[in-house]
Amino acid sequence: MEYFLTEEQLMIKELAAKIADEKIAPVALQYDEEGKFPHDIMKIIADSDLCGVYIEEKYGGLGGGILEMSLVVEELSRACGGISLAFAGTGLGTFPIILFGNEEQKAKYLPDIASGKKLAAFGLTEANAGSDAAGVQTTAQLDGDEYVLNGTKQWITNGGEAEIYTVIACTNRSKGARGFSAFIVEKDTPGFTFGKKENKMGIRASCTRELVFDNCRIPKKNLLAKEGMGFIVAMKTLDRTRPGVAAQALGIAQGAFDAALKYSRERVQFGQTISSFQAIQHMLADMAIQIEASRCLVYQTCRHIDSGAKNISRESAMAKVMASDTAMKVTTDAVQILGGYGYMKEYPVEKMMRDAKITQIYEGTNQIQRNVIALELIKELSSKK
Ligand code: COS
Repeated sequence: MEYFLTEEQLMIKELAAKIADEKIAPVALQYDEEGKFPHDIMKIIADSDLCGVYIEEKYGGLGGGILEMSLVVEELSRACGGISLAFAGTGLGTFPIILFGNEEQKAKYLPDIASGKKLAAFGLTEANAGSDAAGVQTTAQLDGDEYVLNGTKQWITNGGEAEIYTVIACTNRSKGARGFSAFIVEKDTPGFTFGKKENKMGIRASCTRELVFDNCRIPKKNLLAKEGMGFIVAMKTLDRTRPGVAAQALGIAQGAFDAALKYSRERVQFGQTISSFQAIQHMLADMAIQIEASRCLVYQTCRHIDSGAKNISRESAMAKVMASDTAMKVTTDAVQILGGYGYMKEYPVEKMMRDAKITQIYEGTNQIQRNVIALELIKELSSKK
């Protein structure tokens, strides 16, 4: 299938694919088992100049957008959906700066992210603020030239491993969603520590950890955009990074499909390879259809966002739902095709099934995505009346 990628996009995709096949696939199971954070793989990605594919050239990046970021995420995730998250989670932590940072903030933080010297993370979720993002309790109080942060963020991807954090906190509780603000917080700031490290079902090479703020003082100039803009910073960021989750799901699905197809040509039962049975052929065909449909929607959504389109929430949510539901279905079917072997840890598909599950949950559950899609559809119809 021709995906109408430019020569540069093809080069990026091929480079990421080479890293996935040669450096990630051989260690994916080991990293999963040990829950080891992939600093060494990130160094390889950085040395290949891929860390800044979505960052402007003037800050040391390659000047691409969401599509370039997603192509890298897709290929890395084909080999390991956990290892790829060190890269993808950094994208999530970086987009608030790309979208809302002033020149000084961009010049200070983006070059180190583009070179791969520093990782980033995004701190929105809390114990009582999951789907209800407006439930954030962490506070930021202005005191002279500093904001004082107090509260705990939960389930933060790259937590403890990243150096740069974009954090949403409440600056005026009486204003509801309009009372939040977004901040850049650097690791090693006094009063900023890391709490519980999660023991997860999948994406185990990724670190998921609490961020704890205890009278953590940060300079006033670390405020992103304006006070009161924090909820919008978070929503506009997620609109642009949900296709990245979709790309992660797409990569995981492709990896599982490749393994299932290969196995079906090798496994002999009743005197024939199982690929000669129609029951297996139809499963493989359905998996391939779902993957192709997801890829087309993901790439098209990325292009729509990169074109500068204003209304992107619906498309972004659709890509995330489609690709993550596909990943869950395809990885489950891949385990089924491998049968008893599929259920064993020696084969890669049981890990892929575990890794796929999170893509239906994080950066907004698929139930929240469907809410967003339905509300946008209704809004569009109302605006035509
Ligand atoms: N872009 C720009 N503005 C947006 C927006 C978007 N995508 N989504 C909402 N807003 C604005 C609204 O227009 C509204 O502005 P006004 O104050 O001017 O009316 C404001 O933000 C509040 O929006 P809304 O009333 O829709 O907020 P809700 O509290 O009802 O929450 C959902 C909306 C459910 C969509 C939001 O909470 C959400 O996305 N939840 C999932 C969070 C998530 O993804 N968590 C994962 C964490 S990161 S791994």
